[in-house]
Amino acid sequence: MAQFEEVSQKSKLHPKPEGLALQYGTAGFRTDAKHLDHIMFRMGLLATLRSKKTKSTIGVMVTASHNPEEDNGVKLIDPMGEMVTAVWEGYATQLANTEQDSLLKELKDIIEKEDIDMSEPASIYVGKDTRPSGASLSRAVLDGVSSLGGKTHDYGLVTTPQLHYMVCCCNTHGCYGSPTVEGYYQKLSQAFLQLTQNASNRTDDQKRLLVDGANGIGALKMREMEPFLRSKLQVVLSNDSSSGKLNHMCGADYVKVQQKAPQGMNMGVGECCCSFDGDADRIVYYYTDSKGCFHLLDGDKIATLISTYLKELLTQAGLNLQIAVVQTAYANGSSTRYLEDVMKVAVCCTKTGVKHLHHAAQEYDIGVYFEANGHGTVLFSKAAQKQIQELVKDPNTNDERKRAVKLLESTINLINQTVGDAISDMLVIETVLAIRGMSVQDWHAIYTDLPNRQLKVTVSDRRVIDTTDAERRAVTPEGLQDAIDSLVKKYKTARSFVRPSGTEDVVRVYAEADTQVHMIIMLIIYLNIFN
Ligand code: NG1
Ligand code: ZN
Repeated sequence: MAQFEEVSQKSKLHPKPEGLALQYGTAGFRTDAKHLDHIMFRMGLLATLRSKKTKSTIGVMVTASHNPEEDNGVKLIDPMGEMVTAVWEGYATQLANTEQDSLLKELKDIIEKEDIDMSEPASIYVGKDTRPSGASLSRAVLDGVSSLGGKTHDYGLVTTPQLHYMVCCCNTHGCYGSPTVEGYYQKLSQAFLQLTQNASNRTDDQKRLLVDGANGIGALKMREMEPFLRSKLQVVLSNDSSSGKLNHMCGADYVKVQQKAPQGMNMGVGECCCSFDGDADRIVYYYTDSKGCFHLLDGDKIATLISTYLKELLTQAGLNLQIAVVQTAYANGSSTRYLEDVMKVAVCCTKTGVKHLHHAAQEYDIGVYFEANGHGTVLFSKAAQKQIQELVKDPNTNDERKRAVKLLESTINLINQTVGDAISDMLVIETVLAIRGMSVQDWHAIYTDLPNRQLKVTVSDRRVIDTTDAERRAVTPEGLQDAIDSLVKKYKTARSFVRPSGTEDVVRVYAEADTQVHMIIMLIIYLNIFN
């Protein structure tokens, strides 16, 4: 067939280095950009098949998020803006690793297994972050799509959550918003302006926010969005230059893991600051106090702030909707205790990786999910959204209930429900702080984090570690969990676990305990176990 002829020809321009094997992991493919050209071409092919199969637009995002600038990666986005299914992740790995001469066979196998009608049209949205390798790698994706006759819309430089938003807008025929960058700014800023009208006495200090853009796409897009916010938020950007090195000593991952401020940010005492990661799907907040101590407000604190706000509005609106918070093993024990014991909110723990949290959150009327690293969002079920919309329109709703339900309605519009989104999350946080009249210090004081750290350990084969119970217990190698149990028993409220990373060739070790000293002793003992 002619279409396969073109694949065959064009694939020669994107040859696979013999023997190279990569896996579609938690966040798609991610490695040194030098090894990715053939992967991009093949993901263009696979996205085209997925589009034909689902009869919908599919997204392809070229990014390696918080990884170093030299890396790159690619992720496919399914019709509603969510991650592709596990079966298609499997196809992605197979297609990526098949040697050059069996590429067509592999492609035809997928077509047959999925019973794909190749006469269906295909539509692919493509985006990329600011990495230098992004331009040529996204061209390879476009090449893959066109060689199978698919249509592309290249959005160029966009944040990962913006591309998820575009895909969802397109497949819901505009119900979610207009599939343009401007449409995104308009939707979010209108909701933000509406919401902050309810906090008319905000001082200029409360409107000021220092943003570390990780020298990435988030900084660029924040600058574009600023005029839409009509001075209701005064963003002071740092690490916003394309000449600065992406994610280097800055960005959300650096701040979270190092538990210190990014370089290049001029923080005054007590000033409210936040950091985006390299593709602007994660955010963490922080400030330093008058003694120079650094205080981090991570994904757990964000989930607590947002779920408390939503729960309060539900009560005021008289709506009986079930709200739950979804976390991973990395959630600080204090946050889980606070949510369950004080807030009486259901908490559920899943494996690491947003797709797991996203799926779990879909089980509730309102599912607030955040990884401790600041990646997360809120999902509202269709039924919950309908109840909220009906109550807004109901003429018998009294003023207090009406105010609450209108706030809920605008909050839904401010949230990017397709995936974690640093810009949207930032606006939600600023809204909640404004409406509740809270400072970043008040927010921080809601509960006190247990001292905690995570370390990376390099081992010869990280797959020897297998885990269960949402990665909180090690099944293999034998004896490892017993060693952890006896370590944890020694200290009050201690918790610890070990798991193989899904994105790097390392094992991650996490420990938290009642004191900094106990937590550090635990980590030192760990390092001895691994050495
Ligand atoms: P791995 O490498 O599997 O720990 C990391 C993050 C995840 C998630 C993915 C995808 C931690 C501890 N892990 O996964 O939460 O964000 O990257 O980007 O932060
Ligand atoms: Zn990211």
